[in-house]
Amino acid sequence: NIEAIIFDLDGVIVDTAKYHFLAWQRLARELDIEFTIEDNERLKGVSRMRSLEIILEIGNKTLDEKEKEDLAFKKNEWYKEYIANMDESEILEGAKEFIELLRENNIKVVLGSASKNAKTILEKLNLIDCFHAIIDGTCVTKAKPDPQVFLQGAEAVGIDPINCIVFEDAEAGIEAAKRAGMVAIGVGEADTLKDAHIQIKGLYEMNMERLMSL
Ligand code: B16
Ligand code: MG
Repeated sequence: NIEAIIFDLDGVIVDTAKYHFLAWQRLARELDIEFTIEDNERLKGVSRMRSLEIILEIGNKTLDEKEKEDLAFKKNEWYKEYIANMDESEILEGAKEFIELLRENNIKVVLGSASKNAKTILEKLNLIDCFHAIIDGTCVTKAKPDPQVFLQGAEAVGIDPINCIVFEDAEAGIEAAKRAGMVAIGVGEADTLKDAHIQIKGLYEMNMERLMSL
């Protein structure tokens, strides 16, 4: 029985990865670290602090906690500038239609994102009212691949994890969903999604028939 769908945000509903990249690259330049778009793949679904640590690893730099916090803060300020003008036109193809279809079919719609900016982004996309529950980076203590974010999402809408399906674009998120005992659908072209139960290119591929066949 499919009773709840849990969506990741970045890479599934909207492509914020490009803005994260701009902000991280700006920070990396300041630190004299070469950070490429390929490196950026490693940051998908990963928390802000862990992302910074990956960049520092790439540049062979070690900093203390306070310095790291200051840098993460700075990156986030830039990121917020970059997403300030986001609007509905940035919703990925088919996402809104699929969410509306789920609601018409009495299926709970839940967000399970690592981002602490998730609510701001959903507001800009005019999607915030479509969600029955929003679990984001401000709610969890353990980042993906820990299943916490998805388990909390299921609990928030009172649905058993085995009746939940997760849509994710990142390897860490697929692992988190599987560890939560949920069906994990990989969204996107990346071959890192091979561990997903099935893989689709985007939510535009989804309809009730396809969903019920899972
Ligand atoms: P913030 P998701 C993730 O979102 C991004 O994929 C990841 O690149 C980012 O570092 C993380 O959110 C934290 O975001 O800095 O806004 O708290 O894919 O889990 O929706
Ligand atoms: Mg993602």
